Amino acid sequence: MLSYIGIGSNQAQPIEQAKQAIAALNNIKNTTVLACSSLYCSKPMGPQDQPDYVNAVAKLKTSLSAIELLNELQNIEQAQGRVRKENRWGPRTLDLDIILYSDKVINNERLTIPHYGMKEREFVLYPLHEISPQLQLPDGTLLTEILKDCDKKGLTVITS
Ligand code: A4P
Ligand code: MG
Repeated sequence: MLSYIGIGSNQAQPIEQAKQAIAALNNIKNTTVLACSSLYCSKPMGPQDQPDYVNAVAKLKTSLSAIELLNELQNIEQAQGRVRKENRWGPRTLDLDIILYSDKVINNERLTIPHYGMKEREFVLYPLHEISPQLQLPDGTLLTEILKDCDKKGLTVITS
């Protein structure tokens, strides 16, 4: 299966957090990172009294099920010091979201795939486009079509 993972961090050296996460993704059993976008700097969605985020998207090849993959992602989040707090959309050392899992649509108590916010989030759509410009969503929508209506909101590529 091909799967796309959204990576986000805005605490404890976010650039290093993101790089470490990409290495950890490649170490998941039965999984290989096929491509990874640039790292991007994005303005916080949600509460504004928090640092800017570093975001990226990785493309994986995996034979794990979606739930097995989620378990692995949560292990990586924990290993990198993620503390789950009450405040929604608050700062975090590392957030790993399954954006797409093959062309599957999944809705259960642990997973919503495609990720519920992907169509509105510039920090998901632009990195996704960088690595898979031809991408089509399970509902047939072309990524390029969604991007036409997606403001960059100050999103920039981190070059260092
Ligand atoms: N879950 C359901 N579907 C998925 C999926 N497709 N991938 C469930 C991953 N997890 C999924 O996640 C809560 C539960 O969602 C999990 O237990 C899983 O079963 P969480 O990581 O504990 O909570 P969260 O990430 O804090 O919640 P939420 O609402 O998903 O946050 P978001 O939507 O990820 O937003 N601003 C910028 N610029 N960049 C960011 O990356 N991120 C957030 C967090 C806020 N603002 C941001 C960014
Ligand atoms: Mg999350």
